[in-house]
Amino acid sequence: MFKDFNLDTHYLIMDLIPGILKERLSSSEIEKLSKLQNHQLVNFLNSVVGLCDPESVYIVEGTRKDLEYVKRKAIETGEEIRLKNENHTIHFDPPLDQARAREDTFILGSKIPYVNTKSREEGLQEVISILKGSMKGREMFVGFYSLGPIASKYKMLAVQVTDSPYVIHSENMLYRNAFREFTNNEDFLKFVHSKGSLDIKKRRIMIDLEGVVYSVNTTYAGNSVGLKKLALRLTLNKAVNEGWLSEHMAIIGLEGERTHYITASFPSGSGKTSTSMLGKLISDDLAFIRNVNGIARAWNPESGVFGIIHGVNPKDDPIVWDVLHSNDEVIFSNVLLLPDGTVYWEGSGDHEPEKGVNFAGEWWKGKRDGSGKPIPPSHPNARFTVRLNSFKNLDLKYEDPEGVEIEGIIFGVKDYYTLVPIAESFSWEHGVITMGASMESSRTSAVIGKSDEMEFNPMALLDFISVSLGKYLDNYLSFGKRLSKLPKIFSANYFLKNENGYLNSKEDKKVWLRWIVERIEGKASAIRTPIGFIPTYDDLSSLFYKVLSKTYKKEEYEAQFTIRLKAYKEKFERVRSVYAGIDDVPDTVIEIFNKQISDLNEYINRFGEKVSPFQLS
Ligand code: OXD
Ligand code: MN
Repeated sequence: MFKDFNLDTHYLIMDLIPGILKERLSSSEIEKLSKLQNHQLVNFLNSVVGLCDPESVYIVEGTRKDLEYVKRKAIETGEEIRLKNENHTIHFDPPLDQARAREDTFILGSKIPYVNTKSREEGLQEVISILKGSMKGREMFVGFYSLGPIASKYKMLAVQVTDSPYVIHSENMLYRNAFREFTNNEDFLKFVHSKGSLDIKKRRIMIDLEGVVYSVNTTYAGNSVGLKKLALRLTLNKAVNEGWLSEHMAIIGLEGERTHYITASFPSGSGKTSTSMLGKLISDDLAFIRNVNGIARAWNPESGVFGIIHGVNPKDDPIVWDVLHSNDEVIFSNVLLLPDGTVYWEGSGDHEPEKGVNFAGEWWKGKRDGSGKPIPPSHPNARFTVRLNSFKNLDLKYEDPEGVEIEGIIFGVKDYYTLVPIAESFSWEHGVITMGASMESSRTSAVIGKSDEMEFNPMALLDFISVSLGKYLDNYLSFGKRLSKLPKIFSANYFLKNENGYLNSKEDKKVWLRWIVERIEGKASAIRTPIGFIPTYDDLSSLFYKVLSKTYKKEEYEAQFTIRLKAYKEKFERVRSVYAGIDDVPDTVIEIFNKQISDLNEYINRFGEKVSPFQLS
């Protein structure tokens, strides 16, 4: 379990400035905090106040008055601007702070391959010195949340401290308020955020796996909203130590003879949100999966969506579109603010406006940056923040304390070159290693840097892995061994191309999901290929007709499901060499790669670089 607030310096701060918390609290806030009688909490807050030196502290108990207060402060401080629809606001992050800052984010502790680490002492000293006095003259907000349904015995409590009303407003929308749960002195995760001076050179996100995360000089939610991707590093570590899974996955209910729940792991920006809109929505981004009496069951730690808005349009994303045009609360971030108080984003299908205000200031059509590059009206990683209960496809089981039974897992990538649109693994081990641990995907705009380069991204967790990949995979494999009913594992790729461009339309994913249901129900057959099972032409042609009223041509099927043997083999060789270079990777992992590659070699000898599904059926 997470230890008490563990900063060695903490005690120092406490000694130097005891009782400072009390000085900064008004009598109404003292009254709120007193309801909890939580020593760990008071000690923690006292040390943060001592360090960051805010002028006052506001306790978000979660009453309507509190929520309104936070929203008002977000507007008064200019962190949000009210839109024409008065339940909607827009927030801008600084131009160089539009995505997750991989290079400035560190796991504190010893070196781990593929993870950005820093020694604990050095990391803490660095971030503490930046945080010192960072909230001077500002109000500090304290929010209390639960990761997972409050009624679940598996929930995890967390506290967010921040000087940004936008950050606490986002948390209030994205997480379940759990103020009252703090009366029982349970452990809780701790997130300390200050926007500081927004000096990008001093942007730091330090993750102490003992349960505290510090984030400073950033406002982009992926760096600042603690319970989202910062908590994921902590819960992943905890999950690996305790034998469960904390994953970057959507949870979706698919209709068949009954509702079948699946989880879906995709790197940001490669189809996860759109996939989760095609079924009953439990989660669009994160999943906790546990073994309950031999069954894999999943929960959404969140209660809201921080989604990519680029490309959201009424035809392809009708549900999200409706949410964004409803009277429910929405925070838009880094889209274009129009003179009439509405917003515009690229790919919405609306006419590109002439002018407005965006993350880089005044914007007009044709505006270029210092290096002559056109500035888009909205950032490719522009976002919307909304509550889950705004979605008409929300499945009320998302609040079920027992979670939902998981019968399938999708590992999806954005891969133009290699992977077939949908395939099923031969076994848990085969799926975990050749589909999950082998994920390579085109880099997303959710991370600062060049997008569209292919990168190794196992389980879409590259940025969130906080333990060694060997230990992580070992846990995954043994998790499966302990289940009495194994979910089926699928690989998905919505982005396969040939020389003429994309091979699938956006709506084809509905057919793949339908095939998954039919596989779970034992209704669809499949063709055995060296990389797993693929659908038959006959099944797909009937599903394309049933689901999309479309005639599915043999040529389309053949182009989509021809196994690119050589490309697959090269991919597995690349990934095997990554794992072979990591000390604690279980032997089975390398054995599975060896077998996979030798099977592919055998097919290459028989068929050449590619094999048509018709040659295999
Ligand atoms: C997200 C991300 O915001 O993964 O969900 O970047
Ligand atoms: Mn995500």
